[in-house]
Amino acid sequence: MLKIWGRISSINVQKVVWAAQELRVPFERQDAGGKFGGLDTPEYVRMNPNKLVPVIDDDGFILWESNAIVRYLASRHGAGELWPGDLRTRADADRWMDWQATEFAPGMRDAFMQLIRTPQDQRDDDLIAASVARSNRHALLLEDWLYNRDYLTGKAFTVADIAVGAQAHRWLGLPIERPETPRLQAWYQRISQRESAQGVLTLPLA
Ligand SMILES: N[C@@H](CCC(=O)N[C@@H](CS)C(=O)NCC(=O)O)C(=O)O
Repeated sequence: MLKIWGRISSINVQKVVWAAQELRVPFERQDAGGKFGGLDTPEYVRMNPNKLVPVIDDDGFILWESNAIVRYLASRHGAGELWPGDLRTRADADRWMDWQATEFAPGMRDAFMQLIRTPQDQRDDDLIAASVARSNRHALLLEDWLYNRDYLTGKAFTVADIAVGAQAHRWLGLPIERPETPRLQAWYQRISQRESAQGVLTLPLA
């Protein structure tokens, strides 16, 4: 059975769990990282020398990097649908996954770490303000993109909606002032109502 290592409060673990649930692939998840620790053991470091979660073991195939895992699972179990068969739709989905990992997530990181994981009296307001401004800019970019699109690549739910959707869940859960984003909100409603999103997008930020 597919094994996933990682605490569910990690956005990167959430993406992998959501993908497995969407694909109806049975899996066993082992808590690791954060308060659970376990990332420094020789066994874990052999699987992921970065000492980070998530990692999967799929019948002996070990893989780390959440978006790579989501792509692997989708191409193995959901080729043509979750992992689009059409080359350009697939490139589009792939692009949004890269954007999530290299733009949307890093831009939001300080706001998330400060507002959710740092005691109020130790927060850095300038760091928060800069990160909130970046996150809101990214959210507005998404808002524009979602004009006339049900999902990020058009009519169908793909891996892109998982990666960007998990990040949008964070943005919408932060105690910040947000610009109006009706299309983003409608898309988020659509994806969060999927059965596969239960236990992932239903989690409070922690
Ligand atoms: N690029 C990696 C990032 C992995 C990562 O940063 N994981 C964090 C949790 S989101 C982690 O393992 N932090 C240490 C910990 O949880 O103890 C991925 O997408 O998988």
